Amino acid sequence: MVSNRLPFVLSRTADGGLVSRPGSGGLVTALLPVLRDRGGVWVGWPGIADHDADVEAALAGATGKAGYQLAPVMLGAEEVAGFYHGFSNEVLWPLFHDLQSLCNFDPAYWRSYGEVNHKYAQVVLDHARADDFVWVHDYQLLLLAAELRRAGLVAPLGFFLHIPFPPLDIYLKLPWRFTLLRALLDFDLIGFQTLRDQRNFLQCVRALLPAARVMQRGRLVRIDGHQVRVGSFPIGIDAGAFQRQASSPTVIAAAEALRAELPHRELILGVDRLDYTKGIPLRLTAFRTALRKYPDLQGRVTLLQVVVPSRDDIPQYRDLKTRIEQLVGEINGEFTRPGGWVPIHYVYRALDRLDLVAYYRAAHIALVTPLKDGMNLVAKEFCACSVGGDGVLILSEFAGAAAQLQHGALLVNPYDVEATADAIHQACMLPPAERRRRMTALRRAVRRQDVFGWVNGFLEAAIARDLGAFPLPEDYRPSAEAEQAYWDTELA
Ligand code: ADQ
Repeated sequence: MVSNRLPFVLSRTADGGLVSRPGSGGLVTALLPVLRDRGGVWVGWPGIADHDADVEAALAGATGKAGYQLAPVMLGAEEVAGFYHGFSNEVLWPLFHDLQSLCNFDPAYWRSYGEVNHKYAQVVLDHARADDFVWVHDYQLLLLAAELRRAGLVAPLGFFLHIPFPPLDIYLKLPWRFTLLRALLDFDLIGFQTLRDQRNFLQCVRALLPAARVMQRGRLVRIDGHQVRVGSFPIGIDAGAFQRQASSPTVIAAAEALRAELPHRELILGVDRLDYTKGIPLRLTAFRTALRKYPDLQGRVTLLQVVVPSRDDIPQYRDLKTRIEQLVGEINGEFTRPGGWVPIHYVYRALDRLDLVAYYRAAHIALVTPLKDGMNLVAKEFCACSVGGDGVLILSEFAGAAAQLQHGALLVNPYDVEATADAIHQACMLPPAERRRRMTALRRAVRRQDVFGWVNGFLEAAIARDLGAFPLPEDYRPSAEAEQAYWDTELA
């Protein structure tokens, strides 16, 4: 496994000591048995920008606890600035989320990106044998296969992109568009979250690389005698674990306490990393519109918006935080009733897992409205934790999750503030039977396509002769009639 960061995070304490925290996300949980059973190695940056000997020692200790080997890529502060904050997060991140005007196409970033991908390749080469399968993750490592092939590695190389792939017109803005796209085709398998991303990628390949031939209805690309398989593998969560935790006595007590503080109110929940792709300001504006347009909601709904600090050393993220806090202030200023109802409760910090699950369980409605998202796990986690079966999910059409969750969620275009406001009102008014029907469909989808299935699907695709026999995941294209028609049949 190769990812930007190791699933073990090291950080320095004030007195210069080192603390390590194991990764606990769904991806790590799903991969742990695979790595443990087959003796895997995880290559990545330990999250600390120095090279002191105690870092190596701490990682050696952490390897024992992890159940697989950790192979650190040591990065200096300048490399972290150019490769990670720079090219990854100021070029690829905004561009791949269709936000080209936020890109900073600094050529120095590109050079650093190339050098650091080379450095990751060196660590992979120290560990990989010809019969290993190398699985590379995400947009920080798009050049890795090209680096590894140049060094002569023949092992099969798979890649999964966790974020969206942009359409041609947007991708074209990238000054290094040909090099990057060609380098991606040095992998043997390229996985996307959705058919939307796969289509966008193939559109770029067809337009920019005349030597490439797209075959098998977009599942195979042949270039310079090399075959690349291409597929869509929507990532899931450890749904069972979330459901179990949401049913635990501690969570039930915490969720009841939260609801007791907000009696007779619909609790609407937003949970996001601080990121401009998550659409938080537009969501707040839509909530304000809903309160203005539907005065019956005043005093009846509370929005709990949790924002997890992230990338706050990039100026755009600091500006975003200011904008969010300004909007929360304005909306609370407009509607708060002295001594009583406050429309928005705003939390700016990372929550521990138990609190997060308690929020999911307590919420009546989740408002998940990214401008674009590879998948969006918050939407799935909310469904898994809605064990009462009556939660309502309002979901952006532009989250990858919309494809799998389209039959139960209320889908919205997050740029359409009026329609999002209408959806908030609709969610509050949904009859209990329809809430249940929708949530049942959602929970089934989340359970059926969990993170373990995702890992297996990707690994099976990696060894399959061709992807022709693989079922295609569900597609989503906005259509006014589709949703209505679905529910007309469902209710009939
Ligand atoms: P992210 O952009 O980080 O992931 P998302 O998929 O929503 O977005 O995952 C966020 C994760 O952070 C969730 O697992 C959630 O539980 C956790 N989290 C949220 N709020 C938290 C809080 N307050 N405290 C602690 N943890 C919190 C990227 C892509 C996504 C893609 C994923 C996985 O941008 O599109 O779905 O990778 O592929």
